Amino acid sequence: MLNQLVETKLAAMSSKPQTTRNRITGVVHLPGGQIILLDTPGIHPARSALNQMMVKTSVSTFRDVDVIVFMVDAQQGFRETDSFVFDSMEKVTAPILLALNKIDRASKHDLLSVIAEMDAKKRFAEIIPISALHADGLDILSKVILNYLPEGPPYFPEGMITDSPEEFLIAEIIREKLMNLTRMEIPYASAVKVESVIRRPHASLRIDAVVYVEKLSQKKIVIGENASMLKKIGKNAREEIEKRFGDKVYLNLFVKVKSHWSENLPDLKELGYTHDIH
Ligand SMILES: Nc1nc2c(ncn2[C@@H]2O[C@H](COP(=O)(O)OP(=O)(O)OP(=O)(O)O)[C@@H](O)[C@H]2O)c(=O)[nH]1
Ligand SMILES: [Mg+2]
Repeated sequence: MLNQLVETKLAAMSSKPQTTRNRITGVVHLPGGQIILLDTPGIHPARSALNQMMVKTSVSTFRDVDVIVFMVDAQQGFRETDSFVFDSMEKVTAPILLALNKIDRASKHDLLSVIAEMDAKKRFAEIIPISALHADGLDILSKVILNYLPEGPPYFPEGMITDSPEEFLIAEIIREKLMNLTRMEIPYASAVKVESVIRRPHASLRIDAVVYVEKLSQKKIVIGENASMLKKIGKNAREEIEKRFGDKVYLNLFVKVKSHWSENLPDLKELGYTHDIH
């Protein structure tokens, strides 16, 4: 939804839960105003220090916003995982809009029954069916969001869609490719850090990045036989970075073991996972 509204892939996407780990800002410039979207990690029962940090990031964002968009899959309906998020908003005073997503996959019956179920909760200021994938209903959603925003001067200059540094955006592209190409615990044991981005003559970029995993066995999987997996991740990432930044990209990817990085606060901080946003 964020990516469609800002017309740029800012947030990594995958079919695996807990893809988003940081709060990502996306600015939507509309004739009637500016929407500053704060995309947050999913709120879930968190065990590791990383996951606890993610949930803290999300919950602390409740205090910073004028309106919340709560999203439920229209086909799957309101599940236990949604109920966990819903309960976390108990004390929230900001108006909550309900976006029923993936209507491209939901039948009329699915949609009507989820609307009835959610309406009965008497918690949502509006219910808006959308398909983020097909950008269906997003014009309505953005109009509704604008209605809930206070008047004021624009926070971001025209044309600026995020405040995330280039290194972060590139690391997220690499992490998305890795998450989509690997299975089991690998996506969750991996973090990506961009060490340097050097602009060279003839519009080319040289990027050095490291994939951190927690064990040697995971490093072997991420590299793959004859480095086939690492090459695939690198190729997919490079193509998207080139599309996004419009330059020829030389991407040097390394894989390193950092034991227990997802449990270790200094490691989390070094990898860009902190919840001290302010
Ligand atoms: N069919 C369909 N798929 C969608 C739609 N919107 C998102 N998806 C898919 O749903 C999956 C999850 O999307 P994400 O953007 O990673 O979801 P998220 O809510 O940000 O999840 P986390 O970051 O993991 O908390 C991806 O495979 C998307 O392609 C939609 O409108 N229709
Ligand atoms: Mg996400």
